[in-house]
Amino acid sequence: MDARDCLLIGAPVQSGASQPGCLMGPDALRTAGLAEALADLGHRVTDLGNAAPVDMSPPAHRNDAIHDLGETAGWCASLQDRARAAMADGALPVFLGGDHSLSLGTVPGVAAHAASDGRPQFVLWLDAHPDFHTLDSTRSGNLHGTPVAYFTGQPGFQPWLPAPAATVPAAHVAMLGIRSVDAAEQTGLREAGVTVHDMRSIDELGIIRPLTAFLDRVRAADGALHVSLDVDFLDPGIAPAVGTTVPGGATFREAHLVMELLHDSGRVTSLDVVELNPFLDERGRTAALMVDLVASLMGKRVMDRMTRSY
Ligand code: HAR
Ligand code: MN
Ligand code: MN
Ligand code: MN
Repeated sequence: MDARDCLLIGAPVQSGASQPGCLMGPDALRTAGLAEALADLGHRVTDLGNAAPVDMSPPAHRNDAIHDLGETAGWCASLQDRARAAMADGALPVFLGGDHSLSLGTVPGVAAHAASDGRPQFVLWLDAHPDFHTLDSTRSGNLHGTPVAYFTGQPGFQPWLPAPAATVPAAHVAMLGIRSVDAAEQTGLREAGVTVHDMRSIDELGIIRPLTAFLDRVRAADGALHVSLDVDFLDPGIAPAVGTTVPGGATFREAHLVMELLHDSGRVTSLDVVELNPFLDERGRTAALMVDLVASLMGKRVMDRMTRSY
């Protein structure tokens, strides 16, 4: 990858999660040396500091489980604007979460820019969870479980959340690492036609085949690619700093290999790093691992190589 203009945009969102702590995520990623790691790779890095939610007071929703709807709606609106502006600057924005509800803003924002460029937007969702609840189907009321349904244009989000600046067709979304799916999500994903590679398929096929199949589609369409990396994509044994650990996640090498292949594809145009809860970390090890994974995505490699090794 050539040197890129990387914009770090902190999104200390925690209104979409059940427990506090993601508020500290952006600063933990900074403390773990994210800007320095990218600069060491030759990229130009600007840290824009933290974004803030706009004021919103949506009507109450009939689903009583939902909490902090106004604050999450305010983040959604604010981050759509920030994401769109960062893309218009020709930069590669890295959104530092913050819980995964921040993708209610970042994905529609980058997709709106892609639409203005006449390019199709694709999304790679690296997560234990598909985050495909609607406001009606969520039982936990934690809105970090909803962004993919929202940005693929599933019904029932308005007027409680702002209308997405652009949506991403469900057929342009691929998920890797999935291992915790609620019944309503199962049905919704199937009907919408999202490509879901659960951990079983990674066990059976390895991680290269599903990923390269998707990247080939992005390349063939000359698409923009947003990557949304949830800490719980990783196995909790290597990444404990997340409120929603699920056993059986991606290993250290599987995760790095995904990042290395994404780098080699040259297709990644924007990135979320989400769900890091530093309050739950062990001596900063999860924050350090997330920084190292972003470095792999941005070109860090062990050995120079001319070709892929498979
Ligand atoms: N599906 C569950 C719920 O809706 C768990 C969602 C957890 N989401 C995240 N992000 N941690 O992936 O409550
Ligand atoms: Mn552009
Ligand atoms: Mn998630
Ligand atoms: Mn998750």
